[in-house]
Amino acid sequence: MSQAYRVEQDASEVEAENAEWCEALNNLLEYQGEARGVEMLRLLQDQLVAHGVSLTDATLNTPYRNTIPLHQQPGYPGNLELEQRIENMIRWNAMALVLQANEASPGLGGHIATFQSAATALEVGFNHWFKARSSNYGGDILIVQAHAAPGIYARAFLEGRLSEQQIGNFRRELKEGGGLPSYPHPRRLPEFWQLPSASMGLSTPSAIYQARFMKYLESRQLKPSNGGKVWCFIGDGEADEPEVLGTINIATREHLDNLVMVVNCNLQRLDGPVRGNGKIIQELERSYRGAGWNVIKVIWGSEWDSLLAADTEGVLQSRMDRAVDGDYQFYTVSDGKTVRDHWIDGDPRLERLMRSLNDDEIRVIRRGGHDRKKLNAAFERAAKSSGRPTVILIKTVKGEGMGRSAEGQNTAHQKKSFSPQERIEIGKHFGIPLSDQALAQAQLYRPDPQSDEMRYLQRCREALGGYLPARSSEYTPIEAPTLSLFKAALEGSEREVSTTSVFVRMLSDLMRDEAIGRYIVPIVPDEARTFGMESLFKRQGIYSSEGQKYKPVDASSLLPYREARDGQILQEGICEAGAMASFLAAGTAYANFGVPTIPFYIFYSIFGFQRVGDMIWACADAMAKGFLIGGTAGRTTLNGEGLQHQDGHSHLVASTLPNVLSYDPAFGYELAIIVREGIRRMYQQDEKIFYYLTVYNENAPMPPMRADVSEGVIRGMYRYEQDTKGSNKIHLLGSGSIMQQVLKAAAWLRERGFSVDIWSVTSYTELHRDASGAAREALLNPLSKPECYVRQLMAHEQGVVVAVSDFLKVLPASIASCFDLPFVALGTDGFGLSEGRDDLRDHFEVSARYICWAALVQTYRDARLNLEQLLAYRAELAIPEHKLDPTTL
Ligand SMILES: Cc1ncc(C[n+]2csc(CCOP(=O)(O)OP(=O)(O)O)c2C)c(N)n1
Ligand SMILES: [Mg+2]
Repeated sequence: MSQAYRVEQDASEVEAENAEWCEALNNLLEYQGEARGVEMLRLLQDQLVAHGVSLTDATLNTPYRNTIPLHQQPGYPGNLELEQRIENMIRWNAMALVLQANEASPGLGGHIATFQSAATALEVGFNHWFKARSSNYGGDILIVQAHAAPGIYARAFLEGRLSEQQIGNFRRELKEGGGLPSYPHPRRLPEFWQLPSASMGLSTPSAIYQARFMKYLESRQLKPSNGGKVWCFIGDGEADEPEVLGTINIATREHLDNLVMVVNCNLQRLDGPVRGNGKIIQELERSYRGAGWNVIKVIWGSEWDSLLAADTEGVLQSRMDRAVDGDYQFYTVSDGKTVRDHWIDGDPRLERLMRSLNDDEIRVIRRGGHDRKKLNAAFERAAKSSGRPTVILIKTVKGEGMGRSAEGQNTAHQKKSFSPQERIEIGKHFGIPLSDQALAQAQLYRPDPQSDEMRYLQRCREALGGYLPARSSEYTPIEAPTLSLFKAALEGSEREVSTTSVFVRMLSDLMRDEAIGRYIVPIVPDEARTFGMESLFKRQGIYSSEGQKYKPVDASSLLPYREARDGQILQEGICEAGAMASFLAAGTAYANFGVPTIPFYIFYSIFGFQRVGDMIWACADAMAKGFLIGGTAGRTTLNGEGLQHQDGHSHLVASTLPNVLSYDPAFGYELAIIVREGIRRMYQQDEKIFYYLTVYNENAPMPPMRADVSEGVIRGMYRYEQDTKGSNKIHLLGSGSIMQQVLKAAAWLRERGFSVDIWSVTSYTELHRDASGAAREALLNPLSKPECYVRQLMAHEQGVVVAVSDFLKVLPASIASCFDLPFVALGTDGFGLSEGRDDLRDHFEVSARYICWAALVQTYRDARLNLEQLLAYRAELAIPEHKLDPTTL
């Protein structure tokens, strides 16, 4: 049918018909408004779909031009000329500080080109949009591209927030007087950076979940409803990271109109073009629009306005749509004549249209991301958005202003050497009033505080409530609850229960507590039922910005699935990266909003440090606080689930984070002591640490707490049982679920006349840290003899030692040097596999049998058993001579 239609019409008839349809739509818009226009378009679209026509591209992409047409562009709220001068100074200083750093210490690194492309957008934001926290405003969070950090420092230098000495020590953090970290690292510059962004891709979920957490805090009345936005700048190359497009859906689901993402589309990444053969802006538009975002494209600078107005036939637009990013990058590096010829592409109509510009004018024609009027229009629309998040896709030039050797070149990203002549040219281009010699030396330039520029810059920030980025860590500390809050955990139970269920009970006790309850933020990635947490659904509710619009299927049951606007639980669905971003938001709310929320994020332990380790690293950088709870922990305790579920290594990864305290408790009261101490240290003492605790699904009787164990539990080890009978001392050290095997082994050995002391190790990692701290002291001060904690505990002990956990051998082995006694470490090295729990523990040689056997072999080697006795025990324990090595499977 459509073919017949084409054949019957010539080009002029098509044009006339197009004009008629357009006129009809224009009339509708003019007389009946936008909504009616949209309605009509939707109607026509539905008609097409009803005919079976596919519409994917047509509906998700708009033409390659600015979303905001000229007639909707607001007047500019500031002084364009002054702002340009300020921006130029900042651009110059940003470049100068990188050049100076590398001259003083070659190879130090640093980036220039990223900021030069993002500078105008950031400056429009700094002058007019980014608002600091004040008594009546919640405060914005600003996340910038990490590689633009020199520009942010350069602005803070003009603002007087950073000294010349600090700027001079860019990337020299150990220098006297302090230096500046390479990238946004709150830990390294705590009064300044709000969130880290150096690991590409993670800032998007950080921003999204921050924005959502702001709404959560308001819904739960922990923060006044006084606004605050998250502005997050990322690169177009960065958008390839799965965390970026993988998390944008939640922003629309949660109606995050307090979130503005800006993607700096300079069409280049580190190695070269982002999408040479396509158009990154169009691609991102489709993705974001498909996810329901407001998409604002800022592609063309004002110089194009008149050309586009003259483009009545759409030839210019069609050329813009046709050219690929590789072409646009080519235009950046080419002269006006070459650009003209390539652009016109033999089309006489285009040739006519472009005649209004000479070659020089063509050459300096700007991309929208360098035009403050276009950028401001986009920011204004984003700021006004209601009910949806906004993404602004700005088209820029990488290394803009850096001269021919860098601008748009594939090598721009790492460019940081310029000849004296180039420096002088760049300085003059920026209008920096320094001598040629000073420019050639890349000296910093800061005008008099009373100059027009400086007064303007300060006035703008004053009007916006203060400087940004800025991080505060002022909040009212929380008094840790008394231990008796966890009465049930302290009393223990003869009935067999798991440490997971003890934990869930504790969480519930915490949430019911008058003083602390409202600050608790439980986070689950669709695993609440696995951990027996469904009882919390009803009482505390699951947070949902929309409440619950449906009747849950289990409404009449005892424990219905209850969503509520003021729900306390964050149910993240199957998205560990998102759940970690929530942990980051909740764990840093003490700084970002002055609200000391305490997140408890519980997850399958293998899907934590291994899966989202980089996000956890970012939490450490951001000085987040809270508790990560690795559930279903251990290589053999979650026995049926097999290879990809069985975690024998998360404690090792956790130990690589210097501010993470990890514990592997065996008993409920240990958990209670650790959680209480954690709250005390983090929220009462304000220590910048967080906790990783493993809990298990194996049921066991839980002993009551003894009065004298607290210190040992916290430091990492205490004597759980001392044996005063028997001979031939054996010390068994165990942690987590494997403690049950230790208890069994002790009973077996005691029946055979051995004297067995049992030590509960709550944290091999903390013991190792303490030992390594003492060893370091001893190295620095050879005359002193600092004794580590384990040595103090074992000072008068005899016998042999077996240390075991449900993790790799290297975990218990990490404290071997603390013992002067024969020591053996057992562990679960190798891939997990599905089996019965007992068989699996035999397979990894961590069962009670193997613990006994290891103790006996050590005793034999210590010459306190003879061979005959040893072999008799071997037969009794049925230990084979040859056995498959679990690490070879
Ligand atoms: C996870 C991660 N991978 C790789 C890098 C190294 N890296 C830093 S910047 C960069 C290119 C960034 O390109 P783009 O996002 O387009 O930013 P632009 O500098 O072009 O504005 C790369 C690959 C990193 N920092 N993080
Ligand atoms: Mg880029």
